[in-house]
Amino acid sequence: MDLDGDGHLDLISGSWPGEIFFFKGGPGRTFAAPVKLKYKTGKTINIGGGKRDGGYMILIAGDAKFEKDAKGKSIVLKFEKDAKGKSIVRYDGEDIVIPEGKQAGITGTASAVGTASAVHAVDWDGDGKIDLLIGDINGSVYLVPNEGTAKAFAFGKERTLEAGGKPIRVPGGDAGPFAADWDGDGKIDLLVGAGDGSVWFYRNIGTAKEPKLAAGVQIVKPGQATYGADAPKEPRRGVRAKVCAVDFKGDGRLDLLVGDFATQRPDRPEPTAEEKAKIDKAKTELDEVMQQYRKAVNKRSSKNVGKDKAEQEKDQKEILAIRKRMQELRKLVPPDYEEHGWVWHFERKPLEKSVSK
Ligand SMILES: [Ca+2]
Ligand SMILES: [Ca+2]
Ligand SMILES: [Ca+2]
Repeated sequence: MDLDGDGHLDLISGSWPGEIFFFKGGPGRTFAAPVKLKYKTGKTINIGGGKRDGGYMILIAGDAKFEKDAKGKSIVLKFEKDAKGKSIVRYDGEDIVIPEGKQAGITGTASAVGTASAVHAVDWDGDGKIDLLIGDINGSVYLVPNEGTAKAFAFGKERTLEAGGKPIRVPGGDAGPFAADWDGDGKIDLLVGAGDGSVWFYRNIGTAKEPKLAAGVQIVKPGQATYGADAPKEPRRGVRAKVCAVDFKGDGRLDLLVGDFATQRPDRPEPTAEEKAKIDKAKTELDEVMQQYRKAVNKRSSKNVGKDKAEQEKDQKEILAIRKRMQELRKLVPPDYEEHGWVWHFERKPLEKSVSK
């Protein structure tokens, strides 16, 4: 995809918490450092993100930071109950002043939610300019129209894509849109990967220039991610499907590539009785050491005031020693499962009478 029409392929990526990153391509398939894409108004594209007022708390879903004072300290600590005075969070070139009595949170620092954007850059309305299709964590899909030129993109206000007369909401959220002429009728269609691992096809029943989508049809079933000892031994389709339709085999038919997030039990022999006893012993000690660690960290953070430097260093040393022991023990306890991201190839069959299976 050449978003800026300079003859070099570019890269684009969604993100957690939500901004869209553009990697400008150069000669020889090199790419510049990413920049956040903006609307033509100058605001950063982060649909559903940015500032949210949650009553007692202001949440910033985005690449924000707490402003520091002259001494380099955050003006107010996040989530402190007795936070006095105003704090300031800087987001997208703007200082967001958190009023007295309210707390502030930034995605990634606590339970604040981001928008988990997934993006596909494609000319959705056939006007020769590449638009953005953006999926979010709620399972919605948005069109961000390119209102600039083929060589100078300028993105207008997004609108929610509908299918069958209703806003798209894929099961399990985490929409990952991809547009291609899936049924080969000359009009672009929409495919969306879903949080539950399924993939949905939305047929364009409008025109190439004014797409209108029929209700979704599931073309790939949901996957599964099992966290724990019952994770599968063999690779198994996971969740959070991200799709790409491409003629992977070069036979003239569009195939489907589906990325996911999955778990797998490491391939190793069952432990002997002796090995199992060792593992169990290490697990028990690990539980104890983890408790010690929590205590030591609490002690350091709650009683730092009034301590002299030597005491603080002693605390720090203690924590480091516990952490080292934790690492040693973790090596003795084999993990129940590993996290994977597979890519699955769904080969398109010659007969295209039915798209669902
Ligand atoms: Ca380019
Ligand atoms: Ca367009
Ligand atoms: Ca089509």
